[in-house]
Amino acid sequence: MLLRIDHVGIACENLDEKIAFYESTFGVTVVSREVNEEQGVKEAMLHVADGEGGGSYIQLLEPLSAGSPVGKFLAKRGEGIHHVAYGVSDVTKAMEAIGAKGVRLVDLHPRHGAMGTSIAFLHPKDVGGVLTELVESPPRPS
Ligand code: MC0
Repeated sequence: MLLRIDHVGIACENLDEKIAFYESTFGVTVVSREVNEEQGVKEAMLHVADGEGGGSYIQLLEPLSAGSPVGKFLAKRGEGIHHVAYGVSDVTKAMEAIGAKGVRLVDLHPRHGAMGTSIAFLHPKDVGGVLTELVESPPRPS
């Protein structure tokens, strides 16, 4: 069901500072920056590698407000890994299959994610404390 690790989401206080750190330390490059109002974040994707069905990225996340999911996470735990995201070929089918195993779906329907993806979150309390995201990438241009 899982094609690859699509991205690791990392919560940070200051997006520009964290981008500069990752670029200078690891030699990775920002390939996308977006504000996602629905998710309450401004975020950047830094390319690491290519894999089956899409790439693998580091996603840096700065909250838009203290009450957003990333804002609450930062207040409680500080900067660090916020979620792990797996690439899937069909996010709706993956949600159905995983939901049928009793794992709570945070999202009842796929939502808009970075770079045109369709995403859905699984509740961290049902995945061993790890907020888990499913990601379906848009078709690649041929
Ligand atoms: C919360 N908890 C986490 C967690 N966030 N555990 C592990 N990793 C996380 N990231 C734990 C809390 O510590 C708490 O446990 C319990 O879950 C309830 O959390 P809460 O903060 O009190 O509040 P809730 O219940 O309102 O929200 C938790 C929930 C929420 C996971 C449902 O954060 C959510 O909807 N997340 C999905 C959306 C999201 O994270 N969006 C931002 C990234 P204790 O034991 O202390 O009670 S958007 C994104 O990444 C997009 C742009 C993309 O990838 O393209």
